[in-house]
Amino acid sequence: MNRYEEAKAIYKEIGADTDKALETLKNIRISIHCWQGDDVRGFDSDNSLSGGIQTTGNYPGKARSPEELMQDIDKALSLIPGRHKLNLHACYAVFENNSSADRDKLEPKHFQKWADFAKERGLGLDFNPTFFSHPKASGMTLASTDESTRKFWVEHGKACLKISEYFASKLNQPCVMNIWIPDGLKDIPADRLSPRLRFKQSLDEILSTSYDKEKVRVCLESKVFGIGMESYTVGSAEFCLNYANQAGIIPLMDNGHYHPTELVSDKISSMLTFFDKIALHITRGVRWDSDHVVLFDDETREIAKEIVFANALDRVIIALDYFDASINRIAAWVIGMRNVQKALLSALLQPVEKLKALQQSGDFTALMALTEEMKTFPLGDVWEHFCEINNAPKSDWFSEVQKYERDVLKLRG
Ligand code: RNT
Ligand code: ZN
Repeated sequence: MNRYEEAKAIYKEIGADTDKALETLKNIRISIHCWQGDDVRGFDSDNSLSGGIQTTGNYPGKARSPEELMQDIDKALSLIPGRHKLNLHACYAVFENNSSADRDKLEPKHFQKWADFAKERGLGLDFNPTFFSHPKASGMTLASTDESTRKFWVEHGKACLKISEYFASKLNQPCVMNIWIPDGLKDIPADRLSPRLRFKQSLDEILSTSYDKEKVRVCLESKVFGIGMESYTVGSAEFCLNYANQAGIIPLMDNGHYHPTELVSDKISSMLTFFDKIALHITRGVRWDSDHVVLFDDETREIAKEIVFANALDRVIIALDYFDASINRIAAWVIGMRNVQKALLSALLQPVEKLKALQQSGDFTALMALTEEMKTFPLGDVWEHFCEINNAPKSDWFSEVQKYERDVLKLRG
């Protein structure tokens, strides 16, 4: 018997079906964030990264052009099993022949290269307006007191809806468009309400444009604080949750965006009680919203478990969001994606009904005993089999990255 067959028999004993789990996993599309490849720089300007987020590190080989980023994404995807979606930001617009357009004037044509790229590879596309790294984002954006600045960003949001619709039409699948603004204040505000009312008005204005709701799934992402905006964040959890509920859009939870003792895994079930769909940015905050690479750690596994146990794989939109510039960026993508997949697999290999019944009957001893025993079950053998049948390398993928670093990344200036 090979290792997969042995593992299958072991899982069968506790009532888990490995073949079924692998089939389910194969169909889970995760949205891979383009911005890990170039430290959230984008191509639309030379402005440095702003918005209270930060990449640290100076590992050689970051992508400097759309071509290089596409090449790197291809490399990463070749090391990740399954078929996924690519998550773009508006600052990744591709301008040709010395043309350019400010954020309020972006059009689908500026993203045609990306749409072609995705289409050729059978990838879906998701999108994000970029409300940072721009001269008009030095103060607030959608919550700005300056009416022309606020309008500029409203126009940006509207332009992004059009681009998202274009992606969905071109690729024949919905495009998730996520709105996140950095607006906030360093010190204690005199007026917390007015910026929030302006943010609401701006969102209303953006969403008042007609767009096809079947094609574009609009999300709103909340945050607790950003660097330089430690005392007040306009788009707080309560603001975004209430807005999403009222406007009929999708709330997005980034697990780096809460107080360190709050867990997104615990929030998922509450959100699913009231929303048809919710979205996640899976990241790893270390002490703060530091956007470290996602590991196969307890919280990632618990998030996956909550989604799977709630039978909500078609209701929870999964995207990654981190940016580590201190290690090989291709490896950063691959590690995070594969870890989320492993976490999902580990959830799919648990006897959900049996575990729920133990809780229901109050047998918490048996629940703990089984849960702990399962932690050392041969998940790795099932995972390697999954990689094999989906034409991705097994645990030896890293040598491919080393080769790519030698042959491609090291040659970049
Ligand atoms: C920032 C948010 C946001 C960004 C990306 C680049 O704190 O998490 O999602 O990371 O839009
Ligand atoms: Zn995020």
